[in-house]
Amino acid sequence: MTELAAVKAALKTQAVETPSWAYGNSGTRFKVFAQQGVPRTPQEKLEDAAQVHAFTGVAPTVALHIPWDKVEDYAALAKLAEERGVKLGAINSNTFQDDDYKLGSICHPDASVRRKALDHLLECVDIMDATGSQDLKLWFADGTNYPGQDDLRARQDRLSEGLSEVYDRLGDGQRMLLEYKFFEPAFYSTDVPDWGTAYAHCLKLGPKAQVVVDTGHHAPGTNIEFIVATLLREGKLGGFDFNSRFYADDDLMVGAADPFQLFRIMYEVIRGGGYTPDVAFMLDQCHNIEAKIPAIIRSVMNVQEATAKALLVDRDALAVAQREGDVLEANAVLMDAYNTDVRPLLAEVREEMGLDANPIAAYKRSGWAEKIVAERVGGEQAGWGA
Ligand code: AOS
Ligand code: ZN
Ligand code: ZN
Repeated sequence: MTELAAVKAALKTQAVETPSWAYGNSGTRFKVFAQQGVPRTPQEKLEDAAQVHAFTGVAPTVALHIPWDKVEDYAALAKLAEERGVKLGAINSNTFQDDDYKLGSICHPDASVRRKALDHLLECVDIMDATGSQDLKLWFADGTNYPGQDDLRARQDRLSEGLSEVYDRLGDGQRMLLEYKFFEPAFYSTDVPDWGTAYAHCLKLGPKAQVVVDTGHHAPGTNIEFIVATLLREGKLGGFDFNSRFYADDDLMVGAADPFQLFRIMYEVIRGGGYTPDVAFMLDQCHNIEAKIPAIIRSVMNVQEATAKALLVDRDALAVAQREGDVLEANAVLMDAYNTDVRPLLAEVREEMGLDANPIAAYKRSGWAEKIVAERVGGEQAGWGA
């Protein structure tokens, strides 16, 4: 295989998971701008996700969020997904929207609230059994707002105890992906604030516990690719929640704010042997003012572009320059790959996959946007928190 053929082959195997919640209405705490044609049910979210996969060819799975995507029969939902051409992916838990969780969920000082949160997490594993999902994605809004509000160490003990119970419930082939976030909604202390804390818990739990890196969950200036390299070295990188941030947890389209950072991350993924199905490439985004399906298609394309550039890095030339201490040449090798216009290459890849070279234009021509506006009338539109 020529080098270019190998790059193309790698691009064809890419799998980016899209989040069910990105198809529904979302907004800021100031306003949710409702859009027409937005899904009213989890089933309709799957239909939209299937469109993204149909036009990109590399978005074969959809993450669910419980209870936002609550249905009576999860096995039937999985079957419907397959009929539409996609599969159900990670199950995202929700221990942040009940009044009971004001002081936290599995770190809460009251054992009865911890029990309630744990029962929800265990229910999520039951759902995984029914859907065939491999990953349970855990993000905890737990933390405190004021010094002295609670005992930081006791909260870690409760976290450890709760995670162990869920870990023990995982079946063969199931994993727990633990997400960290440096602040928000708690502002003084967060119980899983950084990769180190997540890593320490996952290490203690065992091989089925892995860290998930949400690109929007770091302080400005954090070198995320270093974290990626470190977690990969330790065999603890479970996946990504991709999105872009300018200020905080903005959840904008991945690759929009800082495509260079995305390239550097993808380079470390590839360099570290993480370009395998064991590292889940998920989107965690909200499209508040832009049309949702084309925004998700664009996001998938942005991940593909960063991946293509990272695959094009001349690693032999880079290794030589690094060994020789040739700072400028090493940097130039990396930048040459980053500055390559990979859009023609990706257009070829898509055509070879039997797809339109331009997924956004093809989606626009398909009439799907008009169809859902016409058909999805009545009922309540799904949305963030719905
Ligand atoms: C929250 O900030 C996290 O990014 C989670 O992944 C969350 O579950 C997701 O954003 C859905 O709200
Ligand atoms: Zn996330
Ligand atoms: Zn987030």
